Amino acid sequence: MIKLGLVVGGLGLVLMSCGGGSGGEQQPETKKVQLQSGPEETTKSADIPEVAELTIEGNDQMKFNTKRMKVYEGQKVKLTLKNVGELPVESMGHNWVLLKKGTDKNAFAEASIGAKETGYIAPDQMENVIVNTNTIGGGEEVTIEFDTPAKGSYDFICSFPGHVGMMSGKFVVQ
Ligand SMILES: [Cu+2]
Repeated sequence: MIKLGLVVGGLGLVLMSCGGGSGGEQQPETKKVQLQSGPEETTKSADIPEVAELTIEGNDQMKFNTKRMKVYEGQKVKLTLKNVGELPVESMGHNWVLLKKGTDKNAFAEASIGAKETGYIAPDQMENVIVNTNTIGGGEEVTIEFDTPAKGSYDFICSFPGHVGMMSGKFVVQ
């Protein structure tokens, strides 16, 4: 259909995480990530690519197509959010927001309802965000790159007003 024709070019540019200042580095992605002291390191470590490429879709039914995403500590993550719906960003926009541990996702989303100008992330909530995409409408996609946070399980949500109840999941770093 027309989906491909509407793919966002400029907006799809990489939105780097704001931490650290390692944003500009572009090194060959050749070395392997070593699992430190993992219980099954014999078979696993060799199979883990340095870059985890993930795709998640949001649709007009206000749903993500997955509730659980998994990466390995030390990987670089290249995550693409696709809005596979047809509705415009004003009525059915989606974003992908990875929250720091201990953040109440519902309180976060509620506080951000009116924050349209900052991508539905209230400025005083930004401290609870590990990384996020901007908000996109039907037919658009956006890709971000970031380093995995420490091992653990993190909430991801869409913070578009009213969506957190239907659109959330776990981002697991092993
Ligand atoms: Cu959404």
